[in-house]
Amino acid sequence: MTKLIIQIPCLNEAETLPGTLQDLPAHIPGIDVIETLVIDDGSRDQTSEVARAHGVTHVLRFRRRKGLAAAFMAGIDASLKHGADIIVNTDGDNQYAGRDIARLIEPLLAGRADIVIGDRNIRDLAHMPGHKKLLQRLGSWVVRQVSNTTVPDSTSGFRAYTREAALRMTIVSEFSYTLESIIQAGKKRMAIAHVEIGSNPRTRPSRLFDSIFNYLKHSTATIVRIYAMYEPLKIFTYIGGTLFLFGFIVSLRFVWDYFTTGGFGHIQSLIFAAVLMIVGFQVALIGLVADVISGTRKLLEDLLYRVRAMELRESRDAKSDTPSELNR
Ligand SMILES: Nc1nc2c(ncn2[C@@H]2O[C@H](COP(=O)(O)OP(=O)(O)O)[C@@H](O)[C@H]2O)c(=O)[nH]1
Ligand SMILES: [Mg+2]
Repeated sequence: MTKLIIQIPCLNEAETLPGTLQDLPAHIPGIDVIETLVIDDGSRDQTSEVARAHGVTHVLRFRRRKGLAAAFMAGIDASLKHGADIIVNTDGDNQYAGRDIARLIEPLLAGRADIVIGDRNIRDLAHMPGHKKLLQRLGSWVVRQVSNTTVPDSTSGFRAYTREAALRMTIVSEFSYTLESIIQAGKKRMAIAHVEIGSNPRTRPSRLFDSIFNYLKHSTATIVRIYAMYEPLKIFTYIGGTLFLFGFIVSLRFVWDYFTTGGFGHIQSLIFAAVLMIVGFQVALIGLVADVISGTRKLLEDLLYRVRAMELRESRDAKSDTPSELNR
């Protein structure tokens, strides 16, 4: 039996949630059971009530707002506990075409991928402003470079995960999970596929993209942080090496002067070169320390994966009737 759980992280989506739910498919070839899960991130409107009234299978509510990344991970956790074989994430603003879920999960059912990301084809999106398109495409390009993947639309919230891929995911960002999960999946060498999907006309302005400055700040911080987490030695060696090399070149000039004219009056450049070389060396050493720490992180991630898998196996064996209403 194959179970699909469609999870929808929501912050004040009472108005658009019914439309989103209506668009979800009732049957998909190759899937036996379809369930829905709404994660209500401490909404101040009637999101949870609306979800229940519209027959959502599981409602998870935070008493106060924890942010999209936390809501996403709580959803993944809950979906796994409810026995999902495939987890699809979509937005509560009915942005993505629910009917495309069948196409989205096809690579998973065929065993071709661990993760599938819905590609909005941003270039041809009629209802997105030009500057936002440009930023999104630039961002996606950077993410492709650092993650070694070919994901065309990295901020898309329309995604599908196999149970195994969901079990392996650990998100540490608070703002959003989208970029981090792609870089992580790339570094873990998971098979990531993408399919073109349709999107509906906008129902409201984006909550995540409030201003260019904030968006850039969050995205850059996430990319640098997560990349440094997975490739610390590379990043720090580049930075340290550049500083050291620059210092070394300056020091050559001093050595040259020392042997030709005695080096008088070049103390500044000597100090400058020495400082650069010392700093460069220290930065490279930090990289070494970070690399050791990142090794520990890999062990911890593996441990977490095994513990989660064990927990889930136990709770399945215990077969207590799982409450579909959880409060955190
Ligand atoms: N849990 C939670 N969900 C959020 C938050 N902000 C946005 N969302 C949800 O995340 C999804 C995507 O948000 P949206 O504003 O459409 O962003 P965009 O599609 O990336 O422009 C929607 O389902 C929102 O309800 C938040 O702070 N917490
Ligand atoms: Mg949206």
